Amino acid sequence: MRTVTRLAGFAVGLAAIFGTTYGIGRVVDRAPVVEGRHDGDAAPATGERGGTADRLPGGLLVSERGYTLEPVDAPADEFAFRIAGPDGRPVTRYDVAHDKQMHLIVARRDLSGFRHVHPELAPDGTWRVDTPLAGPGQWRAFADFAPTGGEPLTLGVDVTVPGELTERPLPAPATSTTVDGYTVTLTGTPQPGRTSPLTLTVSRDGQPVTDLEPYLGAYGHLVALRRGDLAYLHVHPDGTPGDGRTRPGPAVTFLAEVPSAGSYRLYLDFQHGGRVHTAEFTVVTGGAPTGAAAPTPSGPAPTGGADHGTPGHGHN
Ligand SMILES: [Cu+2]
Repeated sequence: MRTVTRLAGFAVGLAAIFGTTYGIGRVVDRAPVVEGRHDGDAAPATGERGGTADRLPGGLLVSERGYTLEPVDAPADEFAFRIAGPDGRPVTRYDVAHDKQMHLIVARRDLSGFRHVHPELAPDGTWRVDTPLAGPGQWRAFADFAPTGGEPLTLGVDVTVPGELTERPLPAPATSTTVDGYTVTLTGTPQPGRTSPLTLTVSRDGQPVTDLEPYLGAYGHLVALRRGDLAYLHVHPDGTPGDGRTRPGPAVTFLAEVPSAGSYRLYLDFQHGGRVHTAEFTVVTGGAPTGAAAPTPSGPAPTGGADHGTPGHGHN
């Protein structure tokens, strides 16, 4: 269940773990790998029952396949929610994926303020966590989980934190960023409709970091959110700690596929020195890489680095 990756098994592996395969863009070229058969032969014959919802990226729906994400009133310093099941009652049993029964990811609608936290489950099915909503804004909260006996799922809900809203412009695309004294560089650009490698390389004080610590069963966790609708992609590394081939840095490679051309914000969680750090990147995917057939002929021109196609965003 935890060995994602390898090109061939990638989409299926993600379906097995997070059920976000629809988000990874298997839109046109084959039957969607959905309703996650966990053994790698997600049969097209059984994959169509959800209709168009099967083809949506994760996190766009508050209710899917009978499960609904319901925020619960909570003190200002806490965030609480339930997952209502097909019978309308709160779900109380979950499978563990990446060491946790529930992964809660939040980001503002302007893609600022990303946090990835792990709430605690009360016996009545209420999940609670010290609020990750760091200040006013329109937030999107994603619950990434697998109900026991059900399929992995990512549901999303909007949450407003009142106060003075300051829209933050999306940072310009860049291939290097710093966080907590670490420099992280990004190699590769995700391509719509196909799997391509993304490598993130961590250094500190000019020295490669070669002793990354496993965090939730991996040397890195990568979430990508699409600008405009916050479609959610959770991508896992190509290789896991202890598999005999994956080294603890400085490079962590992911196999990623995005559902469309556009701007994405990438959030890399990695652990070093006993702490989790989050490096963020803006990437803009074009229609096609050089020398390849364009999967989206009507899409924007390839690369160029600028946040093209978005009126009013050429200033940085
Ligand atoms: Cu998590």
